[in-house]
Amino acid sequence: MNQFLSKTDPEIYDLIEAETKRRREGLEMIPSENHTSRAVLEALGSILSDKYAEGYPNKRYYGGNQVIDRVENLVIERAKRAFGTPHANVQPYSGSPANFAVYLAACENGDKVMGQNLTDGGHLTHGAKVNASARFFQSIPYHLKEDGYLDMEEVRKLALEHKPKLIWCGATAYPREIPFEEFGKIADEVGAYLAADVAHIAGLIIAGSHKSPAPFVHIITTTTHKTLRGPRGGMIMVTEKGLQKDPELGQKIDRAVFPAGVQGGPHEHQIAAIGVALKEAMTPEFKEYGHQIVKNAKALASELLAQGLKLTSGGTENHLMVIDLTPFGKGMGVFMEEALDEAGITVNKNTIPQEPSSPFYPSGVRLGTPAITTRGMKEGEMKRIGGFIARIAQEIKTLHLPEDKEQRILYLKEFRANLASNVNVKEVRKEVQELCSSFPIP
Ligand code: DSN
Repeated sequence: MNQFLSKTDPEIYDLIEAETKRRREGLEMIPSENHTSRAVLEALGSILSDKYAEGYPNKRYYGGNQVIDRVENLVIERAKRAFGTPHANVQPYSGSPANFAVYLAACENGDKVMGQNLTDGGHLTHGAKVNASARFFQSIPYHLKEDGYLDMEEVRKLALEHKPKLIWCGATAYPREIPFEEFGKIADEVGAYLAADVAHIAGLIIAGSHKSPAPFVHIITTTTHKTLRGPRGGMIMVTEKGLQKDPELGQKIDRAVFPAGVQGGPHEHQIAAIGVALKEAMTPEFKEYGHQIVKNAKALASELLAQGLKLTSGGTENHLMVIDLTPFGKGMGVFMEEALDEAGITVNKNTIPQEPSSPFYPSGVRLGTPAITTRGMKEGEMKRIGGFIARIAQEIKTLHLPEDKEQRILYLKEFRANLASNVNVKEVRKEVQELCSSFPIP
């Protein structure tokens, strides 16, 4: 493995080896990450990387695309089959350019759009203030209720009031099922396009462990590297319902991806690797995997609750959960993320609904089971991991985040220095490594 790289560029080779060791010896629990198969990585590292192919199959701006056209057509067919849609575009470099193409296809500059509020678990590209989607379109965010569930009454009220051109459903940090059907009714009532961004749950949808949005929405966007377990990438599907609303929608999406949008030549090595991931995702083994992700998430959530930790919405129905650390104080996510990291458990600090602190110093951490399920871990291991996490929580619960900026910097510096020598954290790290040694990454 890597016989050429180690000779040509030992520095990069060593860094890849170091990252491989980190992943092998730790628990990857950021819910948007996964461990891809060797087959996916081989396609990604293939000669297809060398080819320019601006345009679409049989309509390219460059010669020599006879084979590339066959690759892209094959992947398009797999995407359509996997999501049950009549149209698919597999060229988006990732989720954000995919979502931007949807705006270009469905909206005019200045149109009103609705999406889940960022700090309530929505995505930047669904109209967050700092993102281009709020710069070029009028963004109206909807929220979660105090119980952590989507406030569908508010969604309907805002939609009736503002008559948006486009409504997004789907999230990056929402542990409950997305009610696609209800969103569909609201979008129909106000004549809006409805786009489901299923980046997080794409693999669950294909496996059948989350409801499919296809019958209820016009457009589906996704990344390909989360629960779908492919390379980094993106896709856009247009549904039957989408074509009924606008028979040109497929062409509009294609034009918005290229040439009208932010992309140039498609990354055909990435597209081929997406194809491999889609093939893998349509097997009985993957179906089992998708269901195990959810079973594991539920088992982990119930252990965390049993250990006295608080979860937003009180639990999970998908692959992720958000620990609400406000019982320890506000803005505690940074301590928990870094302490878990030191113990070999990778999660990310995250806002909670009605966040009392800020997105830079949020009050929760987000974690999930896609990657550890890929390693073959099951409910028994989730119970152990829940115990590790609870032990780390004990180590940070008496800390606090100073309001004053300078004090905060000093406090964090001291926290990091103490963390490196914390014997309880070291003990958890040893147990994490032992656990990981029985569950190799692909
Ligand atoms: N960065 C992705 C996630 O972690 O959910 C969303 O874009």
